[in-house]
Amino acid sequence: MKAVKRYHISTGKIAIGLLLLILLLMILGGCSLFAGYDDEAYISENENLTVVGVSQLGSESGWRTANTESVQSVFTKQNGFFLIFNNARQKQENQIKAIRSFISQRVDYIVFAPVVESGWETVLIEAKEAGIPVILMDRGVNVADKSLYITCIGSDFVEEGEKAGRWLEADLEERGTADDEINIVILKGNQGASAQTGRSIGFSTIAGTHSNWNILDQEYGDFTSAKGKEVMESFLQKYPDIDVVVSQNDDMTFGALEAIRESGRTVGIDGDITIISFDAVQEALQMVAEGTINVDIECNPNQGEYIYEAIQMLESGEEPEKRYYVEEDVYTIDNVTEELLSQRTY
Ligand code: GZL
Repeated sequence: MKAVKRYHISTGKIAIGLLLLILLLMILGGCSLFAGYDDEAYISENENLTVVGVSQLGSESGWRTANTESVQSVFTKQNGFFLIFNNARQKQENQIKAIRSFISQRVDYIVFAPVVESGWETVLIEAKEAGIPVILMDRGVNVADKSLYITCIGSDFVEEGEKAGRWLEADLEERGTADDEINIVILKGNQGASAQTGRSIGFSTIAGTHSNWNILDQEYGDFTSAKGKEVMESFLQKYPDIDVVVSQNDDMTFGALEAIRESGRTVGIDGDITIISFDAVQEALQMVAEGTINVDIECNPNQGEYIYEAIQMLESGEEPEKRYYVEEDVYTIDNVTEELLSQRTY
């Protein structure tokens, strides 16, 4: 058999060949080797576009997904924008890193949904010193100097909590149990989030006016269904006589419902545990229609349009308001069907 001539190619040449092949594939694939923070090349190609750096806090819930989609659907090249989007995966340090990267890339605007209320002064001062306007999306920040951000667009979380309390007052009246001892447990969102603190303040303000409402326990469920289930399981083991669950978002509610079902207890309009939830995402509204969730306090994630309007105002030299509240409602079996038939986007 003819000796097969062995070509000896050094490993170095193989490595260079592979690297060139990868580079070629990436260029053909249209993706930048430096995608992510170092989008300099892309920005320079699109210098006529308004560059917006968005730091989203995570992707922990169905609500958050809808919130992200509302931003990505408006900040498009067709609308004259170049969007740099970063998912911080629930970590404040990732948001601070992303904001610093936006500053170093000299974006035109910074938009971020702060995972917690505190710890933002330093990086917001850096953004201000760089002359980059900052817009808060969804949640708020605790800063003494309000000039560190242009506007905050989101919900009134205290009012959402009060709506939950007022609904429970009316429901107990309707059931003729307004004077009974009512045992309540609360699943809270991630500690320090303005959505968590606001809803807690709002509900406890109403609860505090009823000496017969006993808040047996409240724990952080971090706005996720897994943690919501875990916390609910512990509540069910500790408290045999829970009457009401207040769950500060639908994802935690989904987990809590699983735990309650596994415990053999019943929920909803005809059940022995009343379920009060927040967000009003589509899947939860279906459960309201089935009578499983008694009431869902809406929290509107469609904030992209509001942010777009604020930036357009700034582009034309106008000063937006310091605070914008998105429109939202309260859903029960009485009004949910009409809402489900509407052109709802989440
Ligand atoms: C509320 C938002 C909360 C939602 C949760 O505006 O910050 O965070 O209620 C989400 O679903 O995780």
